[in-house]
Amino acid sequence: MAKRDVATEISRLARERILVLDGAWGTMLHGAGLRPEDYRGSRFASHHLDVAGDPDVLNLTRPELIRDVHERYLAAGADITTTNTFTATSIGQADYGLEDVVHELNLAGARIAREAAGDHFVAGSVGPLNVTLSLSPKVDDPGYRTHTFDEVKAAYAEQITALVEGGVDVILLETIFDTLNAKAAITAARETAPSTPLWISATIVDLSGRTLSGQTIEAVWTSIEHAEPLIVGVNCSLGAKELRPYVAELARIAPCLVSAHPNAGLPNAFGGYDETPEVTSTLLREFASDGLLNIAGSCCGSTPEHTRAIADSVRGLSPRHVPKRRAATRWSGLEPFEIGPDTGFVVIGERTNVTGSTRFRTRVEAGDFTSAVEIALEQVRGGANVLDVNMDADLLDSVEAMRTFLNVIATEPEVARIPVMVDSSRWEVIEAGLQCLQGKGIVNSISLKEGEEPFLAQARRIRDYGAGIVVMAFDEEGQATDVTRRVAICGRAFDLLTNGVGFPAEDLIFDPNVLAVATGMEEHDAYAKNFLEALPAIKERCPGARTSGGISNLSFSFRGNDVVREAMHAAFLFHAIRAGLDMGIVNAGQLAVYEDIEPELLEHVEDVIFARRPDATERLVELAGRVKGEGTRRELDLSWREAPVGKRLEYALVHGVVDYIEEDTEEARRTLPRPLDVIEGPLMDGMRVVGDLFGSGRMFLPQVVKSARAMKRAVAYLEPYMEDEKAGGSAQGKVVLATVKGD
Ligand code: THG
Repeated sequence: MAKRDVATEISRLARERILVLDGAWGTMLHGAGLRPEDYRGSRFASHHLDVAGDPDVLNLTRPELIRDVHERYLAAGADITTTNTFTATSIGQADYGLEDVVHELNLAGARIAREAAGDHFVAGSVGPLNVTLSLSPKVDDPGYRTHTFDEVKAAYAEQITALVEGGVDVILLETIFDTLNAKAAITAARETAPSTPLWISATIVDLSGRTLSGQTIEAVWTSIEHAEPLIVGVNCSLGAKELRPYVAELARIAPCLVSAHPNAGLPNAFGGYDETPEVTSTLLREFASDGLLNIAGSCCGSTPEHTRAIADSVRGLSPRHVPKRRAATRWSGLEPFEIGPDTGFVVIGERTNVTGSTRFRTRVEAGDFTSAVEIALEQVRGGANVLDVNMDADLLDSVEAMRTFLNVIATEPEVARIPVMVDSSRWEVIEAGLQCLQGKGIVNSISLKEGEEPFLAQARRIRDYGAGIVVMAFDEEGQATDVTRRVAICGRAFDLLTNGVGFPAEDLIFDPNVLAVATGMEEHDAYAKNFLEALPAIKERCPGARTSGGISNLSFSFRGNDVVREAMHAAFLFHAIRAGLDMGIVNAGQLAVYEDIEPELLEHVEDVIFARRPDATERLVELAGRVKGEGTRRELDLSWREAPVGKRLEYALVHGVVDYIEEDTEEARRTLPRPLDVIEGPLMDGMRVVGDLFGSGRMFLPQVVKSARAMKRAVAYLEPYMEDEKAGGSAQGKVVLATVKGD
């Protein structure tokens, strides 16, 4: 039989009627009353570890049971059945010592499903893993990760290869709680199974409306859009009712099919699920009636009865109309960022650059990433929409520094909110950076310097990671300085990237080189003017693409004179924005206002920018000598330091600020009879506020992790005092903490 074009078939069918996906595996397998020896079978009878509770091993030891589950779901009305392979990766199977049979587990799982499915569709289930690339499991080491991107990608590649070999129709990346894990799976799928369609389904874990790693659903979509999935959806989560806003959001924005397969409610105190088939199916029917769904199914806690009820409830309802893709420049951090008609100029913070900031370099070189992050925070609070990160310094391990810094800021919610621009002239550093971004970032930069081949190869890799690109106006002959070459190189790159690699124009940013002026070299005089003239021509030649520049380069010859530098930046930006500059790498928070530039200074600066007179440089240099002084410096808002100590501790816990935590804890300790009172009093009060904010969805997990870090610091500070007290002989208790296997 010729291989079916499943993507086309599903697309067509799902536009005619709502397709039904099967339900949970866990419920069915737990319900089968299996004993440990059933899991082992004869194959693993003497395996060195306990395998009881590993659902995936049953593909090898109890295939007839797995087939029976598929058949029951299909008989109940499922159009699509999922393979029993949710945890079948080397990482997921490590708990059972079954890493070596992962290929077999998936192959068997896919084949059983394929046989049972007949003409129905088989989705190869790829779960989220029990590790996360975006979060540190060590509260006090935010740069730490248990696994690398490449390890996770390799684990997924092994699973996906076997699923495809076993004949699945579509790869279902489901229950995504960390988009970086999902991106590793996407790159694996793009490399190992480029022609198998993808179905990507995220999960929202709490009332904050975010994934576990802190992204909103729109940010998730922005981060994975490049995978061009056949289907995108939401599953698991909190139950159908709570899932609705996220399904609605995807239904609004995604130019592909949309699915929902919720849990049968939230787990109850006994680990069971309370939503009856009637409840789940009624809710899904509402989604469907409102035009939100192309595919409906169920997740944890559901049974074939749920599937039957869902199939009955959506029968005859029209599926969601799939909208066209909306072309726009959009990136994401934890939150989406889109350049719309009202966005205005986009500010890219420049200070997290080891060559662009001595302060930043000193901190990075000392390995003090916690205080290096403060510089990122200053950029964000100064209004940066995007953060440029550059670790290119001679005596630095740039790959390691990029990785550590990006990992650390990923756990700093106020910074992680915005997209990151990975700035390096070395490909290894760029790739290391891309492997740390769960959002859709931007590569800064590539160019035609070494010719078309490496340019295209890098561009293809960047597309796999789903990032945007800055292209410098640089080719085999060198850096473009006149208008014609600036425009021609950008145009050539545009054609190669859109037609050759398939980049959407909106993902491309052209940087026609902001170069230093007033250097004393006559041939530099027209550099600023040429940049300004090139802008509209580039926008015309490259429709949809964006323009950017490193603004502070312009004023290098006035280093040390911030008044003149800021005036030059403000004046240049004023004209550049009018000429069509969309964004710029600038010192966020230190942008002067054009109207505020002292008129004489402005005139001299504009003489330089537009090369209006041969003595422009000389005159500006002369004036600069007279206006030397400090530029505006905006300090971080520290007004919270004036509150009473309890409020200060609360602030520190809610915002995860550790700078003053020991000082404040000490102050509280002095006012209370016992050190434990500090924990039970002000610290617990603060954590209660955190709990309330989290419970009501106003904080999300990465923020809470920071709060926990601050709390841990405070408690650590108090510990010696409590030890002292104990030595004096007061009572001790024992805490017993229990959890469930596989938690
Ligand atoms: N285009 C693109 N990327 C870029 C640039 C560009 N990345 C790097 C650079 N140029 C933009 N970033 C900066 C950052 C800082 C400064 C200039 C450009 C700067 N720093 C002070 C100096 O050198 O005098 C440092 C002062 C300090 O140590 O605090 O000016 O053009 N795509």
